[in-house]
Amino acid sequence: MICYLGLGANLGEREKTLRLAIERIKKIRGVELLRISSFYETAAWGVTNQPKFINAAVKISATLEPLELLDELQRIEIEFGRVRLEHWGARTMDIDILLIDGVQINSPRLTVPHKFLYERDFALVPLREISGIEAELHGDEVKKVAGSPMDFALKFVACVDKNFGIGFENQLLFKISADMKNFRALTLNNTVIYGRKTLTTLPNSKPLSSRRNIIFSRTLDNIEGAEIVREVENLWQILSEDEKNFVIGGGEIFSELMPYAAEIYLTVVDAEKSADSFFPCIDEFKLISSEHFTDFDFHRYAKF
Ligand code: A4P
Ligand code: MG
Repeated sequence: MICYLGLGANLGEREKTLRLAIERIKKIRGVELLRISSFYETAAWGVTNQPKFINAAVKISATLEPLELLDELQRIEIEFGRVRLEHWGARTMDIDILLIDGVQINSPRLTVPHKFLYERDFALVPLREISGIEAELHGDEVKKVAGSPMDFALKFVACVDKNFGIGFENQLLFKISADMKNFRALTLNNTVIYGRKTLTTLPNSKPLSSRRNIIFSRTLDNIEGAEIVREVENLWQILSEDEKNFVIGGGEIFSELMPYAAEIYLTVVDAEKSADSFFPCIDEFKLISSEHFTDFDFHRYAKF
C-alpha cells in the first residue's frame, strides 16, 4: 500500500529529530521510503500556547497491515522519548498516518484519512508537496525552513545496462569514454558521495581529484583526500546547499539515499551484461531530457 505520514516535533532539536525519525521509518521491515517533503515551521494548532512545530510528510510503500504500521510508528515515537502528557500538547516526535491510497479505516485505534487532515495546513502543505493531492488551505502559519535532506538536492549519476545493472564483482559494467567525459564535466569542482567499494573502482583506488570526496564507510577511519561518514545522518551535517552534491554509487549507496534524490543523470547502454549490483527503481521520477547516441542514451530525470 502507498501511504503518507505526517511528522511533527516541537521540543528539542526539532529538525534533527525529524531527520532521524525519517531514517528510522526507512528501516522498518516491509517499508520502503519513497519521498520526503521540505521542512516547515508551523504555529501550534489545537493547544496554541506551546512552541512552534517543525512538520514534514513522507511517502512510503508498505507491505505491513495498517495496524502493524501504526505499531511500528508508535514504537518510533516512544524511542524518540515522546511523553504524552496532554492531548495536542508539546512533543518531541509525533507521527500520524495521514492517508493510505484507496483505504478508509474507522477503528478504535486508527482513523484513515486522519480525522483532522483536511483542517490542518501543517499536515496539508507538506502532503501536497509530495503527493500532488489538491486540498484547500486555511491560511494557518506554515513557513518553509531549512533542515530537510531534500534541501541538498542530491543528484545521482550512473551508467547502466538495459536491465539497470551497474556493476559485477566490484567492477563497473562499462568504460565508455563519452560517458566518462560527461561524468567528469558534471562532477568537477563539486561534491561526490560514494561507498567504500566504489573507491576501489576509481583510478588508483584514490579519491577523485578537484572534487570534494565524501565516502561512506563503517570500518575505515581515514582516507587521504576524502571525508568519511558512517551514517546517513552524518551526511546531512556536512553537506552544503550551496554545492552540487553528486551521489556516484555503488548499488547499496544508491538504494540507501534514493528517497533523498532530487535528480538522476543516467547513461543507459544498449547492452545486457551479467550484473550483481543494480540501480534502484526510479518510479518517483519523470524524464526531463534525453540525448541519443549510437550505443547509449543520456537521460536526465527529476522528481515529479
Ligand atoms: N490514531 C487514530 N488515527 C490515527 C492516525 N491516522 N494516525 C490514534 C496516528 N494515530 C491515529 O494519538 C492518539 C491516538 O490516535 C493514537 O494512540 C492512535 O491509536 P496520539 O498521537 O497518540 O495523541 P495526540 O497526538 O495527543 O492526539 P492526536 O489527536 O493524534 O493529536 P494529533 O492530531 O496528532 O495532533 N500543531 C502543529 N502546528 N503541528 C503539529 O504537528 N500536532 C498536534 C497533535 C497538535 N498540534 C499541532 C501538531
Ligand atoms: Mg498524533
